[in-house]
Amino acid sequence: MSSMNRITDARDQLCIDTIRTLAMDAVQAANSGHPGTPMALAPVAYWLWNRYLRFDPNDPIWPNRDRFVLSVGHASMLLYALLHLSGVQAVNRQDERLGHPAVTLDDIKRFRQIDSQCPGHPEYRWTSGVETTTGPLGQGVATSVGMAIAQRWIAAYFNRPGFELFAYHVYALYGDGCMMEGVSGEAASLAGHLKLSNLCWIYDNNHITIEGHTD
Ligand SMILES: Cc1ncc(C[n+]2csc(CCOP(=O)(O)OP(=O)(O)O)c2C)c(N)n1
Repeated sequence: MSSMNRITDARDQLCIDTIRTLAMDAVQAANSGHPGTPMALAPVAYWLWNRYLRFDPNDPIWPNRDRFVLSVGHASMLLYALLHLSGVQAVNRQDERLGHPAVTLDDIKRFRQIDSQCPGHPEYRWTSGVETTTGPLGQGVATSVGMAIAQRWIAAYFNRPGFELFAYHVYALYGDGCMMEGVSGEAASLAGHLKLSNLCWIYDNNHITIEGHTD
């Protein structure tokens, strides 16, 4: 994780700042939504997606892809900016390729509008590349535990020596609000009990929520 704290070159910084400006412009245009969290988490998400997450933007339903869960669903612009900038392609609900990006700049301009590809909170099977619906705090981290259990199960069932078909990891980004929900504590307990080393939770310990300081 130490390399996540290092900004190594100007292009990395430009990418991070572009995520931030997309988020602030979209929220400003919609006149609603959360700009601060995507701006704060842009470096973490950039490094995670750029250096650690194994996925193919051209094949968003590759079965062995790493799964990313934005448990802070109110920071949805972070995810839409990542999908846009990494060029993730769209598929429909039958998983057929549509031949266009999942999130275009025009989609981002329609953030939080009726029928937009970029609704206020990420919706599974509405925007390609969104792995699970989030928004109710705590739900994403709990779902991520289920996803990690599922990986363990299909790996045990399908993998053979020399043919490791399923070896993916599940990453979840969560905050104070997620931790305030009981479901996250129960999910964490289960993850520990099952020793789910394929699961990585990244905690945005920023000491602040909508109501003020976490103290
Ligand atoms: C279960 C639930 N209760 C309330 C909300 C409304 N809500 C959205 S964001 C937020 C605060 C989240 O705080 P934190 O996780 O610290 O995120 P940050 O303030 O850092 O963006 C709340 C209460 C929600 N999304 N889900």
